[in-house]
Amino acid sequence: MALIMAGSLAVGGGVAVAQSSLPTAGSGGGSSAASAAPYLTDDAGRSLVLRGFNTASSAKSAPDGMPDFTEEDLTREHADMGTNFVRFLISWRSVEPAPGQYDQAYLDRVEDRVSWYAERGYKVMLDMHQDVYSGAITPEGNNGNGAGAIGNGAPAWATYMDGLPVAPQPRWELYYIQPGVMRAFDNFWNTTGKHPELVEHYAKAWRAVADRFADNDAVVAYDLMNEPFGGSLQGPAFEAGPLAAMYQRTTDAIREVDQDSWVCVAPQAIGVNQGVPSGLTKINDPRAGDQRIAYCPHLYPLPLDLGDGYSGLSRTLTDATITTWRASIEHVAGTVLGGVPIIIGEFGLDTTLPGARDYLDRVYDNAREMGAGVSYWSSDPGPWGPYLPDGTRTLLVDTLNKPYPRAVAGTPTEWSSAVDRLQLTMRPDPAVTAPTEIYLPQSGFPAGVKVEGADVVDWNRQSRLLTVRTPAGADTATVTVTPAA
Ligand code: 9MR
Repeated sequence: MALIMAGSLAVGGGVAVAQSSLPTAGSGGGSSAASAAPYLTDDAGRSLVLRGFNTASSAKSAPDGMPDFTEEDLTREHADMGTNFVRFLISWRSVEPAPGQYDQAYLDRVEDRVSWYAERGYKVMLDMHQDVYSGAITPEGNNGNGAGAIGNGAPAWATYMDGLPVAPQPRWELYYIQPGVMRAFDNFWNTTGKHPELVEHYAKAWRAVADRFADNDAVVAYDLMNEPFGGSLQGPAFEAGPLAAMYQRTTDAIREVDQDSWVCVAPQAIGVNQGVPSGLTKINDPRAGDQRIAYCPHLYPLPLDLGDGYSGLSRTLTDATITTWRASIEHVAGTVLGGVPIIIGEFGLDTTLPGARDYLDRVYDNAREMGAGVSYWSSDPGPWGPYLPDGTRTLLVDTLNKPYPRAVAGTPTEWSSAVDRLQLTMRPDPAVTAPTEIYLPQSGFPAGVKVEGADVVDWNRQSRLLTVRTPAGADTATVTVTPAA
């Protein structure tokens, strides 16, 4: 079927970076294929290694559009895992509750949550979330925000099912192929030729969001659409067609008000999240200077999504998925989009499944080698998340709480970490004057630190942040951090 046909893949080879001023990572870590992914940079020009969560699924159907997540929850997450990044869920139905009317009170609430993250030094990616198009696909959610809604995302006024049915389904994903849902997508993408206005509304809704956050230093990226679905158009016909056109239109609209935030694009979810190659095409950033487009795919190997653990045949199949998925992601980011940063916008699993810890380690190892940011799905309490509803930690907390270089004064070329050790090889950028910042967990670094290959600027045992400066004039530097004896 259309889902599993696609263009050829360049597997394993290095890929060129088109923008000369974007930093490029040389050889990736470990023995894996070279990564050419550049990094998002902060205002000081440092390469950012982003680690955090999606927050949160609970926002999807909440009447006020806010996640069930308090500032205390963020304080706990920050203390327990040293995260520096969030993919924060927003929704079109909340931004534009009536055609052409943008809810500034909603954006105030988002801005309030963003300020929690900003105060703790996080970077924020706003994610215009949708699942199964809209809350209005079933009567329970036909006001777009009610309890019992199956889908979420688009406003009810933008949901045109043309009288086609949506029958109850045993799994939420299966609603995607109900006739009414397919038609709602076909009308959104204007495959039907009846609703050219909907993508225009979507682009302008994003412009309203970007207008609000253009000057907000914590908000660094906009993830244009969660898990795009093409309705009756699938595969390259969708991705190279209406999906790429919507991304271009929305990028252009955002750039009318915001020149600096990164614009994140994702492939079709079905198939590509499971390792099938994507047919997405290039998006042009109209901003003056370097392009600021990033690639933000998801990873959901089928065996795990269907409830198997990471063991036996499921592990073999999952490993094969990760290998093909990574090759396809690096091809799109490196060659198709022109050497852009990668953020794994979602991956996650039920942490009670056999082998869950190994799977988590494996994905984070791949992300490290790819130079990719990661936002885990999700921070919601439960067996997938870091905490159960009663506050008990799942194994996610320990698994994620490892040293990592958060902001690098140059380009990381390879790094590795264990609880009590971090080694970073980098190409220092002499134009960057801010020091390299490294997170070190309490469990591995209860007291002092020993640093080889760089001078310590500061070690703050409260914030768990070490800052170091590599020797002036060096082309490459290797910094090793261990606990002081
Ligand atoms: O985990 C989420 C589940 O509880 C919801 O019922 C479902 C539908 O809204 O969405 C799940 O989250 C998905 C996310 O929205 C998109 N990517 C896959 C996530 C896990 O299935």
